[in-house]
Amino acid sequence: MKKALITGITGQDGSYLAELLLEKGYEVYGIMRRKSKVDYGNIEHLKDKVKLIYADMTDIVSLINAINISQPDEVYNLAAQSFVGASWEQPVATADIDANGVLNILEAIKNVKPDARFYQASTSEMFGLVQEVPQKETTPFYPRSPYGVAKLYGHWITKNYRESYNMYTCSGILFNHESERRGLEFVTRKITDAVARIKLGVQDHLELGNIDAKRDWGHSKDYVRAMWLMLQQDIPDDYVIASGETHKVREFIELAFQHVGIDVVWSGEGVGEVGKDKATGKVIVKINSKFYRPAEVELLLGDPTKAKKNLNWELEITFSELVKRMVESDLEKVRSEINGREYFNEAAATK
Ligand code: NAP
Ligand code: G4F
Repeated sequence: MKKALITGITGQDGSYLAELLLEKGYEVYGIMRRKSKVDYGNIEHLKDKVKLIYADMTDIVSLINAINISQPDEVYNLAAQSFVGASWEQPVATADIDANGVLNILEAIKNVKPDARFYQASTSEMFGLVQEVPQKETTPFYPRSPYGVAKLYGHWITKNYRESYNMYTCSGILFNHESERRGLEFVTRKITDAVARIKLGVQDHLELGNIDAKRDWGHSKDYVRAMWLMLQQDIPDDYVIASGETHKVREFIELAFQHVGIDVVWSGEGVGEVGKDKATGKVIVKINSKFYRPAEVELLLGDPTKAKKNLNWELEITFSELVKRMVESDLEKVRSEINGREYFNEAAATK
């Protein structure tokens, strides 16, 4: 039985990867941060199937301990401060976790279990102000946020440990991938949650920043499969994982509303632009400059040719299926929240 250690197991990707590895018969270990209240995040349903170790990416002692306990064949480093917007508010913490944290875990592996295979969660944010369209493994990097800069260090130190110590280390340069488990601060989930609330009458409108930004979106389930495939190759290498399609944020909004029977029509420009419900004329989308970023990544479009050829990786969940799944999941969540509230109010009223 192979053993895998996942950092960031409570996050979106960590939870899908844990499910995939359990299905494949792995013994799965995960590191979890100690918080004032125990929080299993996205792995509440798996907490008895995986072995959890308290550790933090900024504490090398805790990582050495985690490698010692798990003695992994494979390590997937998914832990990160992953929200680009927050990286301007917390640049030092972002660098500690997303840059130095990678060095910490590589050192822990080098010293305790040097034959473990290592996956680093690199990102298309490293392309930032894109120097080529589409972006591939050889495209020069130009990060545009403290997050992108920190991740670039993680990317290069992963490559450096491969070349310096002959360790089996890979970076997956993953383009945006989303899911029903995506955090609410990311634009896709912010949209699908709002669409569900507006449809069910518990939210008036949605406020966003730059809706003309373009992203190459896929589903997390497809992307964690690529992570695993990377660590099964004879020779370690770096791969772009992307859908090969790009869409504006406004297209995501239109499609999400269409799934609940609402057509959005746009009028105005810049911060004055609004999206209205075509049938009622009601404003359901507004622009708020507080969601603009100090430096924006306007366009991401990945070329996954190398991954398709060497890893035999194919995307299964299309853009429109992704939007549909997220909207349906949020409709269900909001409905049960409303039902719970009604039940609570009723129970309180009968006391
Ligand atoms: P996510 O949902 O934000 O999950 C991040 C995970 O990291 C959480 O489990 C979080 O734990 C953990 N974490 C944060 N700081 C930590 C620390 N100091 N020590 C230990 N754990 C810590 O992110 P995701 O979307 O699954 O992404 C997974 C990885 O892929 C990240 O590295 C991200 O930067 C990268 N990536 C993501 C995408 C994407 O589109 N999703 C694209 C490219 C690359 P808590 O639960 O305690 O917060
Ligand atoms: O959903 P986002 O916050 O994702 P972003 O910045 O592309 O980062 C995600 O993908 C990266 C891979 O490329 C990962 F490395 C990273 O960890 C994360 O998972 O924003 C997407 C776009 C941006 O252009 C943003 O300016 O949507 C635009 N946007 C417009 N209004 C907004 C909003 N983003 C957010 N989060 N909230 C808004 O109100």
